[in-house]
Amino acid sequence: MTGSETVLVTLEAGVLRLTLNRPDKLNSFNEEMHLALRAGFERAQADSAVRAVLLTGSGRGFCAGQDLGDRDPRKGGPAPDLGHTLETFYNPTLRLIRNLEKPIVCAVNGVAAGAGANIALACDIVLAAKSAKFIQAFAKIGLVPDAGGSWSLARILGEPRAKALALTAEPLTAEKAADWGMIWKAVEDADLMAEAGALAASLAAGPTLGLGLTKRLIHASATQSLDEQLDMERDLQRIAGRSADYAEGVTAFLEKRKAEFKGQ
Ligand code: T3D
Repeated sequence: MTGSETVLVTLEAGVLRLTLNRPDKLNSFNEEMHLALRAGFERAQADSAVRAVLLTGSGRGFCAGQDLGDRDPRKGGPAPDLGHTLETFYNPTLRLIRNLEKPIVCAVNGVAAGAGANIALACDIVLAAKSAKFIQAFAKIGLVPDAGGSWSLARILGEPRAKALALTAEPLTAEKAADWGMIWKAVEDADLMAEAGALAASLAAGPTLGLGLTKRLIHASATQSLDEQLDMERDLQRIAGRSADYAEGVTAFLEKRKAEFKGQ
């Protein structure tokens, strides 16, 4: 458990479930929630008992980005240094999410706005309730996309759609997000947590080392040539091929039984 109620943390059957928990503020980020979420992903990285992460939100929203109550200009004083808050709070968590070599499932249970939308997009497999919406809310308040959104949106959607979403802040439905390939799938609201939980559990029972190396390869493809990628596949396959899970996977296939991976 973290010491904060702003992110609920449970570990069951290898799945670390992180639930953003400020429902009356649509799970928007205050400093406490930033630190608690970061602590959750640090634990995911350090704890070998964690073999997959499931990120979701409590209440009717997933996450509405930064808590704007903490940015109220009417309180006076100098303008906040938002570059400092990104560097201190959002960016370390985004880097942890991106670099975690274990699968991260995100169950977007309701509206995902601003940094909340982009944190969801940083996860590996995103399922969303059909009632959920993704909003690049930054344009509504004079900010630029952050939490990796300017990078992930352009990569996932291409410039035309990325620009339209970011410049208009128009809400994108979960179904359209799935049609556009921005998320894995939109599911009935009532089925979301069961489906996301089952997916996370199945990934947690998988060959964790190989899954982590697979993530590394796919991430590297964004900046590498085919030649470099082929070399990297060779190197990482060498590592995967020496793992206990590979031996178990092949043995299980030959013995016509289900593999029992240990994550090593
Ligand atoms: O500052 C930095 O560190 C830089 C980093 C910035 C990252 C960012 O994320 S900037 C973008 C910040 N987020 C937004 O601009 C979104 C603001 N919220 C909304 O536009 C809407 O709430 C939604 C479209 C997300 C949902 O609309 P709706 O109609 O479903 O709900 P609502 O009535 O607006 O919100 C429900 C409650 O949550 C409400 O509180 P109340 O009136 O019932 O007491 C509302 O004030 C609160 N809430 C929603 N979003 C935020 C929030 N409170 C504080 N901060 C929020 N971001």
